[in-house]
Amino acid sequence: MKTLDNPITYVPPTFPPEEMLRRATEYFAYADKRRSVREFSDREVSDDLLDLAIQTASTAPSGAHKQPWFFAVVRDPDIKHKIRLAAEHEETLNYQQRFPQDWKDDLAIFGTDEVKEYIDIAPAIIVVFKENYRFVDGRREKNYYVNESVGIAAGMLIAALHHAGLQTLTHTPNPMAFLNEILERPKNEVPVLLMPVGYAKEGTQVPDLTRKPIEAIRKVY
Ligand code: IYR
Repeated sequence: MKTLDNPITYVPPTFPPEEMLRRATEYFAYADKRRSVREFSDREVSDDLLDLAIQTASTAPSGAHKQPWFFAVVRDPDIKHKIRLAAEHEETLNYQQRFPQDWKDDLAIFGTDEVKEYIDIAPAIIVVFKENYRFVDGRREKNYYVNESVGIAAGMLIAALHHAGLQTLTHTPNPMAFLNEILERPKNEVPVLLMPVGYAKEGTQVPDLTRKPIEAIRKVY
């Protein structure tokens, strides 16, 4: 590797081996408790919790460190309602016309339909945007590996919300250009996920899913 121009020395966190195994075991056990939920309570969530999760997401690696993401946090009930109506409009078309039958069959276990009450009910909606390119001093500049970078950041956001004890859902009422309009975001930003964030409604039900076992998802070479 070439010598860096202006480096700092990085001292990564280290742990004794037994502690590493304990941490990894506990982290997995907690991650495995996460579920996407579709019914939320209206219990409030502090701005601090949301900001910390977003800051955690923004620690994600990104192509050439361009950090090509933007997070819109929607609290205002009128704006949430506008988003709900627009999402329900797209989802009505999705369920009635756009989704082929096999897609609808695959969704049957989740009980989803075009009604998206949670957008009104959850105390916050985080809309994750990818920044396909950006303007620096009025000049168009490139971002790199935008889908990968924003996908990683979104995963970290989900993990951070879960870590804080919050629930969310990765909702994708495609096409989502209505979010640029309602949230007045420029066209270099493309919405990728609409995430209600808050607390699951007490007693909410989720499908009894299992996760693929390690043997099915990895091979050691
Ligand atoms: N966006 C729609 C449909 C939907 C699609 C998939 I793939 C899911 O895993 C869940 C839902 C909706 O939210 O209803």
